[in-house]
Amino acid sequence: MILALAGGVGGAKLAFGLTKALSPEDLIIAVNTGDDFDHLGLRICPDIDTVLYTLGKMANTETGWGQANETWNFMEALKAIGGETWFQLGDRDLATHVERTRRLQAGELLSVITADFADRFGINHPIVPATDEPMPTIVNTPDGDLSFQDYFVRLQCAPTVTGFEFGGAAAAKPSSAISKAFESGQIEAVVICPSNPYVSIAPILAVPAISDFIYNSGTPVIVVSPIVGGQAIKGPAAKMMKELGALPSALSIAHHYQDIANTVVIDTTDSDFTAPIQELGLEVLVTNTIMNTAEEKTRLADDILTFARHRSRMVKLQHKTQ
Ligand code: FO1
Repeated sequence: MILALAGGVGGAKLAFGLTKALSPEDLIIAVNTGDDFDHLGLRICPDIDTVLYTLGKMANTETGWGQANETWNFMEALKAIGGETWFQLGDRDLATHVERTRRLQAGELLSVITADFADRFGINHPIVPATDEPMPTIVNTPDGDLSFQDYFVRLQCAPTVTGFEFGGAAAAKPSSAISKAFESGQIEAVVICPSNPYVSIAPILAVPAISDFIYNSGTPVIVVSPIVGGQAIKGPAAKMMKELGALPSALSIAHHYQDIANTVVIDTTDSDFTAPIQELGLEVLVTNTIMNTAEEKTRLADDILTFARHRSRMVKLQHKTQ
């Protein structure tokens, strides 16, 4: 079984590829919930919805969030009566938020609702929130703390970041599907998808039992760099890295994860970083990590799994010869 840690668009793309390469019993996709917030009385779960919509082939690929073929009557009507419209909610997307909020208020777990939505969208692979309890990402800036969506959408990622906090992380429990996967002993590798290390992956790793598994289970961890050619494919990762004193590069990503990763997957444009990353004691897989087509998503997933299986065979051989 592969445990994939995923955030927004990049994470959803590789998750899609992994669903083509693995059967539902051999994959579990743990999704970041740090972006989640309450807005207009609705519980919004952006990264869960990006993964659901991407795997359900109904994602809006221009915006990177919400649904395709969207209409905006709700937003127009809300604006006309002076409602908040800085956070755009499409008419189709609105159904997800209204129904999720109703079911949460009826006492259902986010995991249960997510699994039911996935089923209704024709998705067979398990998509699970990292944790069922709210664990909001707080963005620290020189002018004070911001909630994630205030920073990301209302302020368009303009403020300088000085750090991040994940509310309630210390007491957070992984969703039960993740705990069961840990107990099963069946996880053969963890794939950290090409998502923002600070606001998509770090919130997942902030759940104590998840970081405990990552640090102590001995399970190989493969990180796919979200930085290609010094840039993030999408989003503020490169800007955040600079503000936190790191050069935005695949090498900096390797540094960021060097305590937990065995392998870093970098794009062919970054192949010059192979030796410096190997000098950190990490293995490097160089391949095409840009995923625009379904074929590219599937190819990257296949490359990663082939590498992981070859690596685990080598490790087993080494154990045998010792
Ligand atoms: N991102 C924006 O930049 N502007 C928006 O108006 C916006 C609306 C929105 C609605 C639903 C949803 O699930 C996501 C939405 N996002 C929007 C993206 C959101 O800010 C996420 O946190 C990002 O996906 C970052 O991962």
